[in-house]
Amino acid sequence: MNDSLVTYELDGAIALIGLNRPDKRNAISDAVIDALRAAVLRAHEEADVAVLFGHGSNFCAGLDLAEALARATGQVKPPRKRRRHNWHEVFDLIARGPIPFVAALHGAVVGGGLELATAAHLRVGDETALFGLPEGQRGIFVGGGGTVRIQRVVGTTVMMDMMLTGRLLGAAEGLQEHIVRYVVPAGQALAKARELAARVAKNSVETNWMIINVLPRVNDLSHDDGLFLEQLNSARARPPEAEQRLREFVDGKAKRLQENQA
Ligand code: 1HE
Repeated sequence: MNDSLVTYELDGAIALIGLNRPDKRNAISDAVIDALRAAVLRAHEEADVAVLFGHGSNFCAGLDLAEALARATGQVKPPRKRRRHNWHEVFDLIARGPIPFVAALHGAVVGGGLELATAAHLRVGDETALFGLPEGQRGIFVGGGGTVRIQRVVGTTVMMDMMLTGRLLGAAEGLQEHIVRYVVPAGQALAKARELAARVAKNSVETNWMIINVLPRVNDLSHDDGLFLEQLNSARARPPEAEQRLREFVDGKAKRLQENQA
């Protein structure tokens, strides 16, 4: 899949998924979404963790505005039947699928590009990263889950500011507003994301599944229901993998936590 709109490579347990339309700043067209869906589904089958990145000098310039214009002017026909919003479906496959995603962000991470980034579970940015929601300038609105996901990540105050003013946030502000958890020198986001993914891949796949599927749902629940869902999942974390990992610790064979400090 390496000459296509989205590249896919398997490195051990880690799938590397790259937006590959650098001449258009990795803008998301319908064809890109379809290619991304295929890559994500393949990663679900083959990998324990996935890394999402952009080829070229940007992560993603968001919605393909030329295609959006063609659609708005009737040059591209809408589908005969309504279906679940394509972007929501594919971004949900990332956010609520079976494996964690780490996003490596650089250059423009704007509009739908930021919505895609926030579907990932861990985000690394390099010093060139610029985060923005310029929908107001384009006369459109977020449509890739941003009202839900970006608002939860940065909070209402920051998202309102980003959408109303269209101001771009640099890497340091992105860190401050929890868009990224790590900032690295220019050109090193992908390497750092791969390092983090390798670390995540050492966890039990079952615990990783619970982390990415239970945490966001508990966030949507009341205190009591959250504790209940936690209890149900906590009770699930049993053999065979848990038993083996617990035994390794009890037998003194498990890696010591201090080695994870860096
Ligand atoms: C594009 C797109 C695009 C670039 N759709 N073609 N997104 C935006 O409003 C961002 C629009 N893009 C930009 O502001 C800039 O392109 C960048 C800051 C990302 C990069 O700047 P630069 O100077 O490196 O590139 P460029 O010269 O502006 O663009 C290079 C080419 O990419 C050019 O095409 P060319 O054929 O003239 O070479 C651009 O037209 C093309 N290009 N961005 C289509 N987005 C479901 S709701 C989600 C709503 C949104 O995502 S809103 C945000 C939309």
